[in-house]
Amino acid sequence: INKKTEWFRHDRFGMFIHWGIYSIPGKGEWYRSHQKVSIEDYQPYFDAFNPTQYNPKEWAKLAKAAGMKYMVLTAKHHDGFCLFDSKYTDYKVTNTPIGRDLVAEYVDAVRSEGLKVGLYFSLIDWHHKDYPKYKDLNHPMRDNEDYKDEEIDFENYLDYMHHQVEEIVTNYGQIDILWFDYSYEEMVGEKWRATELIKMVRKHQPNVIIDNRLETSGEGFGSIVTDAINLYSGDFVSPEQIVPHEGIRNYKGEFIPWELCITMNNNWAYNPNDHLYKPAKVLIRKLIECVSKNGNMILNVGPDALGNIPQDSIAILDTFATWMNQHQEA
Ligand code: FUL
Repeated sequence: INKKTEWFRHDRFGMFIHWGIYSIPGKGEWYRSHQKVSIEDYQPYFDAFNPTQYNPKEWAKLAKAAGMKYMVLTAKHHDGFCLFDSKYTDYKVTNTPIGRDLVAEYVDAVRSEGLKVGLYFSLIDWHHKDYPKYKDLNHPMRDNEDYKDEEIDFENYLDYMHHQVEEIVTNYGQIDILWFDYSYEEMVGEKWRATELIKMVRKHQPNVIIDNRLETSGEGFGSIVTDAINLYSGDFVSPEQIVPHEGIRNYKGEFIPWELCITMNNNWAYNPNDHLYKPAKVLIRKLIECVSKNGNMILNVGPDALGNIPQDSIAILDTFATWMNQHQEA
């Protein structure tokens, strides 16, 4: 167990935020892929993005009151839209009606509440011309004959992706968590030029904690649990929605850091039709279960198109806050 993750293993509880232009249609962040929406048909959400009620300080206050110690925001999700001002693309927040770098505002707000700052960055990019489409498992344009003979320059995509990660780790001060997402099929490890990527990240941010998804998804462990552990194995395992039976151990039998990421209802991003919220009590027990098994929990919220965290989610966070207050160490 490395020293770098000490605060993370101590703090245990964080807030995940899935938010982007997909929050406008309100059918989750996989909307484009699930409904096979073309870039053109997705453009109106870009043109309309104007979250005038965005107040990351409020988000951070809610998180803090609920006992959360860190936050992770989707700087870029699979749709490729950037909530930050990247100089490598026009597909970014500063070109939408809101016209501001919302990642910069988030980072300041989280820090000012004394919480640790995390950013989620998708390895997958459904917007970039050089990201695989036709044969890709999840691409919105998969099996679309128009793309059958596409010739892509994947190295060009990787240069782009690496440049953007460099922006994220150089333009916003200290980043405490970098949450890459995710690897699948043959899109894994060195396919992302992972060693080069991590060397660059660690050069700028020696203390940043990184997940294991340059090698795997929420369903796997990656080499972090094996004797083939390497530079890009990551610092923690990131099981999705399901608590591991008895913590996670490596090949030596030692417990290693992990973090359950979990939704309050059945969506990461905003979906007003999804009312299947887990009772707050159930989520509190999940947190206890994670901690009892040497793990963390990052609980998700999906703010709406204007930037408001849904009332049902606020109610859950409030219940956490009450519970935390009742159980605080004297
Ligand atoms: C997954 C993503 O595909 C989901 O959209 C979500 O971000 C979850 C935390 O990770 O791999």
